[in-house]
Amino acid sequence: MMKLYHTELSGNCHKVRLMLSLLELKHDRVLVNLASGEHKSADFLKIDPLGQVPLLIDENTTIRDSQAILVYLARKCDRTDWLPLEAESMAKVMQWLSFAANEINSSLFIARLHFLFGMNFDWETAQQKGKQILQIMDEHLRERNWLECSSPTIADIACYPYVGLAPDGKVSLEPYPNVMAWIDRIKQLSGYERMPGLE
Ligand SMILES: N[C@@H](CCC(=O)N[C@@H](CS)C(=O)NCC(=O)O)C(=O)O
Repeated sequence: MMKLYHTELSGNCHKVRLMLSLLELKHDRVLVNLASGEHKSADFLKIDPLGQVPLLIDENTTIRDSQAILVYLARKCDRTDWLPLEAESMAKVMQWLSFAANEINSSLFIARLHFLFGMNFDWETAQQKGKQILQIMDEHLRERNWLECSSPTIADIACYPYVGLAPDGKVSLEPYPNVMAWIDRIKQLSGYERMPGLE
């Protein structure tokens, strides 16, 4: 049985929880206590030298990084609806996975760490960058229901948590109606799983 190492308030972990739930994949979950530094223990570092969650173990395969885990799950289930294999569509989905790992993680993610967890970051720059990327997404979603393709893909799942959780970092979603409508569409998906801040 697959095993997910995760922590409740992490949006990166939530990408994986959500995907597992949407795909109805049976798995075990192991809570990792970041506050007590469990992710930096010798035992955990042996499995993941970066000492981060989410981490997925499937038999003899260990995958870290939420984006990589989404790719793994979609391919493992041969779900080309969630991860198309045709050159252009696949590359466009990949663009959004990189967008989640880079643009979103260096902006909305950082602002949330500052305001929700009291970490000392340059929150003003993070918020400003967050607003720019929300504007880009809002324009992109003006005539689309999903980031790419005609149905949801792992691109949507990778970008969703930290965009939906933007208010935790004191960035309002009100100026971005197309992003708000997209968030609502994701919440309507069959098998949707909630997390605090994304009810
Ligand atoms: N690129 C990774 C980032 C994972 C990440 O930043 N995880 C955080 C929790 S949201 C973590 O484990 N932080 C503890 C640390 O980096 O020491 C992903 O997308 O999964």
